[in-house]
Amino acid sequence: MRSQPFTYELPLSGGLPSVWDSHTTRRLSSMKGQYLDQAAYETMLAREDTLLYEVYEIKRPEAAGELLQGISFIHPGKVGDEYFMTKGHFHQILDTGEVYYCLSGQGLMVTETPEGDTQVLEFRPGRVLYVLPRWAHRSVNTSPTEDLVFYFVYPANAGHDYGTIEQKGFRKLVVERDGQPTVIDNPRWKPG
Ligand code: PAN
Ligand code: ZN
Repeated sequence: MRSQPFTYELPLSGGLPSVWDSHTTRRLSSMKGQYLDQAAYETMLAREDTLLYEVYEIKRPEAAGELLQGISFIHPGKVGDEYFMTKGHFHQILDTGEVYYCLSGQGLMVTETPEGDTQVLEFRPGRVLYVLPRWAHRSVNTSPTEDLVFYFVYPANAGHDYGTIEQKGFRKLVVERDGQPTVIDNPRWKPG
């Protein structure tokens, strides 16, 4: 791991960063129960375990004061009417925020608090999205053809709580209606 201050390049066009230490891939099979149209999910999965998104991260000690950073590429596509999206999570240390900087593509970030406040933010190239501490976040690619690409930075000790979202889902979903990205209430959202 680097022990001196360092630099790296981040292409403004949304290409790969010049350095990274880990490359995480998430496929359809890791999203069981998350998409609204379960029949469409099963049919698609039976055909192929499609690659939904990829994350490149630079390793740092998971210690207070350090920052984790990287780039995510959310590929275009839909499961039924619902766009490809990240799993989404709360940070394990709930009181930690995150900065996202959109490099290319288009999409929406769905956010919510444990108390039930919700907010949907729009990704645009050149736009910063600031995730407040306590807000769960999921990134949704609404382009039919292009990757959604963003840089992110968050406290290295934050950790990820995926379980809460896996069990309850997000309160809001992003689906295509009449050819347009549309935010709807999640009919399967469970309070408990
Ligand atoms: C991001 C996300 C990344 C993938 O680095 O981890 O975009 O999303 P999931 O972690 O929900 O699969 C971030 O928010 N880190 O905290
Ligand atoms: Zn996060």
